[in-house]
Amino acid sequence: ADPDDDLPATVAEAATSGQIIAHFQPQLCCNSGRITGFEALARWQHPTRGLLAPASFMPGMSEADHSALTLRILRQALAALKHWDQAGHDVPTVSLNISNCALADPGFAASLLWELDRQEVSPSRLVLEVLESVGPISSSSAARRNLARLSAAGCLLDLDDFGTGYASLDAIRQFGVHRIKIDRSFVMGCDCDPAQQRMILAILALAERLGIDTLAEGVETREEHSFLAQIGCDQVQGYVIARPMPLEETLAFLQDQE
Ligand code: G
Ligand code: G
Ligand code: MN
Ligand code: NA
Repeated sequence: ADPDDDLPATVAEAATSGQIIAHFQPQLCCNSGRITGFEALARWQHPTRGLLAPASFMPGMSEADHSALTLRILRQALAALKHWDQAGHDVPTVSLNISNCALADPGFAASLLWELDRQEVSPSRLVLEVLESVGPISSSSAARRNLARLSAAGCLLDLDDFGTGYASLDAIRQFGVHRIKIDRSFVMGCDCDPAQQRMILAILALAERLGIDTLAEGVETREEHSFLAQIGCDQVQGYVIARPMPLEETLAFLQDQE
């Protein structure tokens, strides 16, 4: 028999059998030096191939897979919040990546809100990271309704990979974006490259005008971190703070921070 016969055929099956797990990467406030939240990042703990990153299993996913995966990650993210609360850590938010595919599912907002309600977690502790290309996707009425409903319920909206898309201003105008995540490609080398600095300064000025928080992602060096803090970027996320880690490791990390 094929040794692969017993393996899950789809990501949805893997999710159901508990093989899709969330890792968590911290986000740090530059002013206070405190952790403001964690981003949940999906990993497939594959029985034979080891720990797989999304790039190796997300591309072929069906719409049903997207919904199953998001719900699975949401449940783990809410469990993580409770875990941190119970340990006495003040971690205000947890962030989920929301694919355009999931957003196009008409029942998406309802199932998220139902889960929050069931677990008695305030929607204001959940950040939804949508890609900047949410502009074009919002021409789908289902996506627009989902975003409007989640936002009205109090969920926070982050624009992920900011600067790499082209519909950001439209999305900001339509959906009340809470924070922009400045894409890693702008952050790389920003402590010494004047071209990078001009871009970041322009993005910060735009965000300030619009009253939106800023987070720089992919911050890898102390020099980048202190430059970003100095020019007024609100928050940072990246290897210089910590790599994405399993839930068990977040407690020791939080303890070290305090
Ligand atoms: O470490 P990293 O390999 O985790 O993530 C790679 C990409 O996969 C990123 O663009 C990230 O936004 C995306 N990603 C990670 N987790 C999820 C998830 O749960 N849902 C969706 N839709 N995308 C995710
Ligand atoms: O698209 P999104 O921003 O959700 O993807 C986040 C991705 O960036 C994840 O794959 C995560 O593991 C990765 N990541 C997080 N911090 C860093 C970093 O400091 N450097 C690099 N190269 N990647 C990072
Ligand atoms: Mn993200
Ligand atoms: Na991003």
